Amino acid sequence: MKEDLEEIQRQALKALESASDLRQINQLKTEFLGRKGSITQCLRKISTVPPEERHVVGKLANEVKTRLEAAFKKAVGTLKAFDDRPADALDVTLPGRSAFRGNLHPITQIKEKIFEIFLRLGFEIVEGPSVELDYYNFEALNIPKNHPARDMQDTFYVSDDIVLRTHTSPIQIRVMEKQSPPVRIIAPGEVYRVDSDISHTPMFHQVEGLMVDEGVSFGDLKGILTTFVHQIFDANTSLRFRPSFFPFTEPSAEVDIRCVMCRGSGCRVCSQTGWLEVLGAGMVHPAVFEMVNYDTEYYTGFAFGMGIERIAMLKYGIDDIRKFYENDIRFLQQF
Ligand code: 2U9
Repeated sequence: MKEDLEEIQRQALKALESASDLRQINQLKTEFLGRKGSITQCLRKISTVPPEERHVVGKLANEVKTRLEAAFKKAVGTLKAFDDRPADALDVTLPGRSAFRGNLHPITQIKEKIFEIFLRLGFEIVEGPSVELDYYNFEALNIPKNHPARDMQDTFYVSDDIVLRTHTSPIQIRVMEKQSPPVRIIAPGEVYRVDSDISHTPMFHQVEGLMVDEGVSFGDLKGILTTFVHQIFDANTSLRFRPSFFPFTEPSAEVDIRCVMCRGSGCRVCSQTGWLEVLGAGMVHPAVFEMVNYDTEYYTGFAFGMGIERIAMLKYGIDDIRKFYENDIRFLQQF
């Protein structure tokens, strides 16, 4: 019987340890200390104990009962104290809230992908000022005084001869002024044009590239840009080089990829042509090389330019460039 009482005490204390609310505690109290509970049942059998041991067993039974009553009282007290805690108390038992995790802006992500591709192809990254002299933005790039791009309707003027750069090409001019060939650089940065609609914002981002050396050919241009397009879009993307015109390159081309939406059958996105323009490129115009004193007898080069927003729009199927700059977290979190 002594052993029975000790076992009851052990079980009751163990059960109480895992009880987490008042209802469970009361239920256990009834189970162990109630009128039909284990202790009472045990005491009922005291007549079966030899008379000389009865007082010892009786004493133990009372001790167990007192100990359990105290344990139940304490458990109820702890629970009440927890329920009565001030509303602003710190509940260290709550699971932690996961922290808000930000991500890089989609334009930054695409820019970094473009960097990775050209760094692997041996290009270096060079940056430059976004407020530029007219000379570096236009003059040195063979853009004549009467060219429409120079119009105040298209370019933000800071003063008569200072503009917000309309492309990152001035960076390449500055590099060539300081360094002789070979040159193999990409020039990223924000650029500014007076333009605003579904596919234009007054500020956008460009990555331009320039490779100059002896014997650089249009074949090199095609090879590098084909590799780039296959890496930024998909290795199976078809592309074509379509003749175009830029004052700073001759010959010039625009690079189109097979429409990512309709795969060439013609749709609204590609204006039923089956093709999407992704880049402009060409062989650097000799007049540009003359401005930086590169000997056109020895050196040739190619250059290219792309709008990062445009690449991002094509890659992610975004139809309005302004979404990149509205800072709507629901849009930005998707990338
Ligand atoms: C130097 C010489 C030549 C850079 C080039 C393009 C063609 C081009 C556009 C793409 C979309 C601008 O962002 S966009 O609107 N760019 O089509 N850019 S060749 O040619 C250079 C650059 C620097 C010294």
